[in-house]
Amino acid sequence: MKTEEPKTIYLKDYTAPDYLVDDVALEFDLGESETRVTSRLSLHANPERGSEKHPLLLLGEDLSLNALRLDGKDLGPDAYDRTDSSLEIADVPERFTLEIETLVRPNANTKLEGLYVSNGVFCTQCEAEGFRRITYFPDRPDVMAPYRVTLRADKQSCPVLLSNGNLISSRELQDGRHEAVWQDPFPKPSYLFALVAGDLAVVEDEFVTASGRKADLRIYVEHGNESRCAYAMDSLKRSMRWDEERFGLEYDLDIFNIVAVSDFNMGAMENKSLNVFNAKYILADADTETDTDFEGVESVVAHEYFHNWTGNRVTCRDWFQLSLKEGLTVYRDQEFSADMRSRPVQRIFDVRSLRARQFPEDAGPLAHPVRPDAYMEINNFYTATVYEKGAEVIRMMARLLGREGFRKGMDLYFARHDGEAVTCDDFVSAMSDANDRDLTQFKRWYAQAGTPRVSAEGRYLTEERAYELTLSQVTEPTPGQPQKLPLHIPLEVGLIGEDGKALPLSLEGETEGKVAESIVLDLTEQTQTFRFLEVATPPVPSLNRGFTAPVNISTNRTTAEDLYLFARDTDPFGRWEAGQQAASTLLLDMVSELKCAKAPKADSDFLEALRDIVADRELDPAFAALLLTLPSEAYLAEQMSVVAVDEIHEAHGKLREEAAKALKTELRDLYNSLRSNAPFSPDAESAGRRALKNVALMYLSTLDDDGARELVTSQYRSANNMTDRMGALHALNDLDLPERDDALGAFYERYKVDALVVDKWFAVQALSRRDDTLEKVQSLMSHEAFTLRNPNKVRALIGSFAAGNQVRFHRPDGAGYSFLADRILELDSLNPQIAARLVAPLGRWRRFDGGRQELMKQQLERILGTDGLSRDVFELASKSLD
Ligand code: B3K
Ligand code: ZN
Repeated sequence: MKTEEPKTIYLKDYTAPDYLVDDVALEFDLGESETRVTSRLSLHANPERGSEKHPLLLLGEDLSLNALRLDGKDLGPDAYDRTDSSLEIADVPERFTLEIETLVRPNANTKLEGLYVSNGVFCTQCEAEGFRRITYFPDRPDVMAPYRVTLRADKQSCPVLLSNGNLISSRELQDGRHEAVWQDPFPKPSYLFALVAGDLAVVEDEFVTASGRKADLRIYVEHGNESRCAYAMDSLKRSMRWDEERFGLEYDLDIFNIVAVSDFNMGAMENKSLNVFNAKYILADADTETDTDFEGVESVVAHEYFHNWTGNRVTCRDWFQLSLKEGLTVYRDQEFSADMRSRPVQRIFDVRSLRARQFPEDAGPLAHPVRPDAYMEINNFYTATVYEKGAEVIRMMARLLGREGFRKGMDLYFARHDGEAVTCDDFVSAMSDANDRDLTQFKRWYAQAGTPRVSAEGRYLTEERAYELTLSQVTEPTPGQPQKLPLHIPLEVGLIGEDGKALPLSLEGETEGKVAESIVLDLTEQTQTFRFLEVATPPVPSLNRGFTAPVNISTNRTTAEDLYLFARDTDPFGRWEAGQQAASTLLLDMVSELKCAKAPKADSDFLEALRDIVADRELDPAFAALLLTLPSEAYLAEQMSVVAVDEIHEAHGKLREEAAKALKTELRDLYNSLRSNAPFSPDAESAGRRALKNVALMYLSTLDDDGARELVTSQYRSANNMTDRMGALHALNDLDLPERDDALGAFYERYKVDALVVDKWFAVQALSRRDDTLEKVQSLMSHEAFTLRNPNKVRALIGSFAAGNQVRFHRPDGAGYSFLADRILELDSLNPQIAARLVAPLGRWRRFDGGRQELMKQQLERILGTDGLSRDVFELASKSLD
């Protein structure tokens, strides 16, 4: 029997809340199997909703109701209507108090939303709609109130009791219990409420803000992990300073607490002054975490901290506005990382991730605007589009208004809206008013889904000594949006001359004297032609420099011109992009040859271009590592209308191998020049050297010779840090050698007590291109260290396989698809949010050949036909089939 279709919620139906909450007092008597929650609310009718009387609607899920009192009087069951998701009281006065006593069962909570227990630690996750799993409440972000929270628990098992704001009292109770009372002076929406209770170790530090306020900083972790918190603490202090310097934003309380837990649905959560983190984004140590993990810690700690202003002090009116806080905060954390590390390298990372995660989403059945206008389950909208494309939209505005103009807009935004719950329109209005700039057309980026394609046709006019660039834009229809309007696309452009230098640009129609090497063209119409004057010889255009707009570009540039830019574009992003373009063209040509059963050959010009990069010791190693990394198999798949899974895989392997053969000596020299016995340091420069060394190792490992094998195994054995150890393990991972099994066995033995490191061990095996990978993944499901209840484990094993291993997930017999569907169904009854995250790989069926399409659709239909499906999985599976 099919599940009954959940309701769709529309932005156009938004109405202000009927009742506002003046004050919240919560008491928790914590017990793992049963926790009693007493809530005392002061409410009043919202004058904005007129004088007409409205019923009071509270939301609540999975709650037992013990008592309900209105102005001190018990309400019997006939005084309210209760369903499994709400409680409605028809008759309430203008102003009143409500006392609600509920029981919740933390240790039965496998959804990890609301109050739950992770490794013996009580913790909460309320965004987006988890607070209603703790008590009945008008659980929507535009209802803001100050909270006072009393926690009571067994002192021995829960010596630490934390909530938002300041600790105002604590005392011992009878029967070995104790109590702590916390008060948060800042009114906040319920999604920012948090509590933590457990036996945790703490690492402490402090920060003095620009205006001299001292804040105590504390990171709570499981005992034994204290020594792995230093980098997170340092990142926190750097973020606090950075936000003061860049945006004039200071921390506003005396305490800032972070708690790391093992079981968490996402990366972290910005609850006011009590951030709760997935331990993966706190713990960082040379022996157990890679450079990528260190980067992740730095950026997630910063992201959550930055939310204190962009998200908490100014929050969202409703969940359609999610990108108001998420897009803006991602932009802020990207800028922070760019300032801490290399700006061009950071930009390339961010673009690579946008293309890997957001572009496919925008091109598929789940495409939605940065500000969606409808949803069934809001948890499904914490997407790459809302976060990463949202950040690109903010970045474009920052580019249009300039650094100072953007800062003026931010200042006005806080001046107008501090303490309020607002919309994306309010944000854009602040930007527009502060700069006296009309952003009406620009705002279409919030409403229109799909990645625009910009075609650029360049033409050199010998007689006029001019260069003409014609730009046209088109956005393909997306679900629910058959027709698209032209967007305002800011496109940075440069022209590289014969001598390899960027030409000074003089754009026809621009005021004289505006001569620069790079210029931002505003493409606002469907087609526009720009003419550059005084161009002595035909140039090569470098387009969308720095990736100023999140668009796809097609040009009439030749591969020779791409390689010309790959060697010398003065814009580092443009240089990397040209190399990716040249490599993609070559790989796709090889794919076509394979499809006609021809033996493909790697183009020698491309290999020579790689040789120059390998030999160039002047390049920043992190940048060189990116220049030498081929576009992924998934990226190539995105470029084809029907994905040739096996041919892409074969071409990719072949090009890597041919490059390794042709450049063997240079790669070895490069590798040797980057070996180091220096003690580990996580800084960007040292990480860049390790990254480049491991890219060289990756190429060399494709050579079928003893020397290469010895190199990889000896790096594995002698590594003094996890980056090099994982570099070696990945280099061995696709090979059919006893050395691979030995290394995997030794790795597990060494790290089996450390859950986060074991996740790496699961992931690496799920990512192996060996043809027995699915069988291996299946057998790892019953490994002693695996459990479906821990989201990190699910992401490591199942997520890596389905989203990161194109050739094995899409094996032609469809076994990868049915494996995934089985796991989705199994997980759906435990943790629907995590189950739903796994649906997207099946939803891409339209892009594959007929055989695979059928097999993928069958699995989606099987999922949809299952009784009792969650709203989360139902929404994504049904939209995927539409
Ligand atoms: N705001 C949280 C995400 C909550 C996800 C709820 N399903 C983390 C973040 O973006 O910082
Ligand atoms: Zn966020």
